Amino acid sequence: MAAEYRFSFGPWNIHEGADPFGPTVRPSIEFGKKLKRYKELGFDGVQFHDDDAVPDMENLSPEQIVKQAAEVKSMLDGEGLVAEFVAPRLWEDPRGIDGGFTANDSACRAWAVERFKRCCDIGNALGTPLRVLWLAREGTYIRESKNAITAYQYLFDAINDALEYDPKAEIAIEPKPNEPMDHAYVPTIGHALALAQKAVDPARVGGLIETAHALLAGLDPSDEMAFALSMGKLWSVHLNDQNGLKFDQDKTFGAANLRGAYNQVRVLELGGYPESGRFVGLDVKAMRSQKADVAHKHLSNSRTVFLRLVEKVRTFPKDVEQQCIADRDYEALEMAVLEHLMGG
Ligand code: 3MF
Ligand code: MG
Repeated sequence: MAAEYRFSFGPWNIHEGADPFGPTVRPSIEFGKKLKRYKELGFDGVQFHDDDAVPDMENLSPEQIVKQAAEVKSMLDGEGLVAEFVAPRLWEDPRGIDGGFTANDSACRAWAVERFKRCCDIGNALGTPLRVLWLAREGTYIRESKNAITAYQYLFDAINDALEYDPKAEIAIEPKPNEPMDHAYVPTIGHALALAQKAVDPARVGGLIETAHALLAGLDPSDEMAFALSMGKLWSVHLNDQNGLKFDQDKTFGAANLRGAYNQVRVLELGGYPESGRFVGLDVKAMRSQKADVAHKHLSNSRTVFLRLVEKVRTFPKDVEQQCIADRDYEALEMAVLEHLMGG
């Protein structure tokens, strides 16, 4: 039954272990070798940043970019994999220092819009309409450094430019309230979907919800997902976990809060997510202490936890739930959930 879910991750989820306080601790694995890992680990979908697919894209013409992306598509076909989405990586380029779309420098804003268009070209060459916007540096360290009202207008314009440029594009905004910025624009799915309504084609703008990002905003990830599902706008998820309000940890799904993970799975089940054909993305990070030959377990473990929780959701005694709700005995309901999760 549970096999109907399809899973994805990005090549950045197998990584060398550098953090802001220390260098890499594991050797780099080339992209082709990472691709071989997907099926072994139980994954069918590959998430891309534009430059994961075409690393040197800033030095290539639009035609060369499409040609290289087409080569990557052949590699995916060869492995029986599909591309889930492509996201423009604006935050590593010097022109993205001040945020790209919302930069104060108009030349940087123009660069960001062009880069998003190239990202759309790459998506089409890889055979996916989904573009993900994680608005990494679109925000401020210093509130007075930008006019936030104008910044939101720039964002509307950039999204509309991409929708008009690429009639196939479906843009899923991945909200996050902070990090790397002190405060980021579009911190929640509510912001993202309000923005979608203002787009030239609202039907082509939706959301991707990441567990840790919702938690960092002080919100419940399952309710954030429920909101997007209720609007028909949950187009992907980045499941992981987060132990309190600190840096974005990207821990193994369920590792910090198993019940919170259960509720995310429950809402995906209630919302018919598997039937939508959308991927369950796992945006998880191997611990820096993990040795190189086992630095993929965070991915397979997250998938296993997810599937075990699907079973838990499907086997929860519905009659007990209904009775507890009818009696308004939520203590009993809570205990039934805990017993069920503990295997009782
Ligand atoms: C940052 C993230 C990002 C995005 C990715 C795709 C590196 O907190 O979650 O992962 O998910 O850029 O949009
Ligand atoms: Mg993410």
